Amino acid sequence: MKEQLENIRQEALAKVSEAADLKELQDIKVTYLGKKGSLTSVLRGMGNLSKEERPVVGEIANNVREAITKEIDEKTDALEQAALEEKLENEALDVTLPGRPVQVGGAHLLTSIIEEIEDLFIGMGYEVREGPEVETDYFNFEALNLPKGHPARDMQDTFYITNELLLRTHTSPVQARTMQHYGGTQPVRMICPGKVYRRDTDDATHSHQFTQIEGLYVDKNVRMSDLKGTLDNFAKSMFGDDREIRLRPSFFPFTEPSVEMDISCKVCKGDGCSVCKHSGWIEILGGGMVHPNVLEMAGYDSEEYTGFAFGMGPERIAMLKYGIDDIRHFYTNDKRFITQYHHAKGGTL
Ligand code: 2U9
Repeated sequence: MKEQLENIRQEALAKVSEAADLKELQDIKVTYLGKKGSLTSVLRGMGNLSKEERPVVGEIANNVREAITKEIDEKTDALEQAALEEKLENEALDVTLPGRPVQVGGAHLLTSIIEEIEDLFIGMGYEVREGPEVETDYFNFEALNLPKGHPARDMQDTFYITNELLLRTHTSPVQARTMQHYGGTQPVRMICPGKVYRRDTDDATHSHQFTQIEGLYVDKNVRMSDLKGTLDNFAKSMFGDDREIRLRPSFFPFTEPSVEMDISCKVCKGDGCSVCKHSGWIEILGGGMVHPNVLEMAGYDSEEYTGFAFGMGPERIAMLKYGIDDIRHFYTNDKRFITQYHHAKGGTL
């Protein structure tokens, strides 16, 4: 029996040292030390030994069990340590590497410029109002002193939906609607931003869909000088305090007198260059005193109330401010364009 125990010890220790993983070790434990293991079955034969031999063989057997158990435990620790080291090696993170940049979004340039202009007029006491893009012929034309058949209508290549319904060609209808809403008895100080549509062929400066911001100030004793002061403040806030403005006589059916406003060219300080087409001035917007017919149609007594109005294209403002050469960039969703201006604020040409 002693010989059997020694064979079991040597065989088991050899297998433990060859074991490649914890499963093999577990199988060895069951094979040799389990209830049906070879050491257990040898010990079952202890009953046949003499009284003197039994304690001796018993001690040997315990020593064999301890030796095998110790070896299995040590091998288990070694294998677990090796597995941990391999895991640490494979999953190690180099924390000194730079972080992966997080893709963040940002406001579209057109949104930024509209909000910049809105903030400016809100600061001057204006409210921001919006209105329907599908408009009636009445509010888009007639209420603005453009009766059916008026030649100025041809200037507004219009997308008609029906004889009476169309895609608005400017945001002026919102102003007419608001004056009617105020019922001819309250002052109006508003700007209305929004999309407008013209049946135009798209090119670098024309788009069939673009944006407009119009302003309207109706009260008692509103003067042309109020318009000039307001537009001067707008120009200096948007393009820098060193810019000068000039108002040139113009014509719009809904304003009389009408003006177009230029700002002095920042590049040549008014001497003339390619940016300002050698005039020294850059046209920015149009405006004028609200035509009495428009006031009357909206319910305001033109003997008691006067007002001024203006209109601008935020795309054009942004193109001048940031040196953009094609209005279509605002609508073609090219990431190279969009991401250039995610934090556009205050950059002045
Ligand atoms: C009401 C009365 C008067 C709005 C005005 C302009 C002059 C003007 C253009 C500038 C460039 C349109 O975006 S653009 O193409 N607009 O020049 N707009 S006066 O006058 C109004 C509007 C509403 C009730």
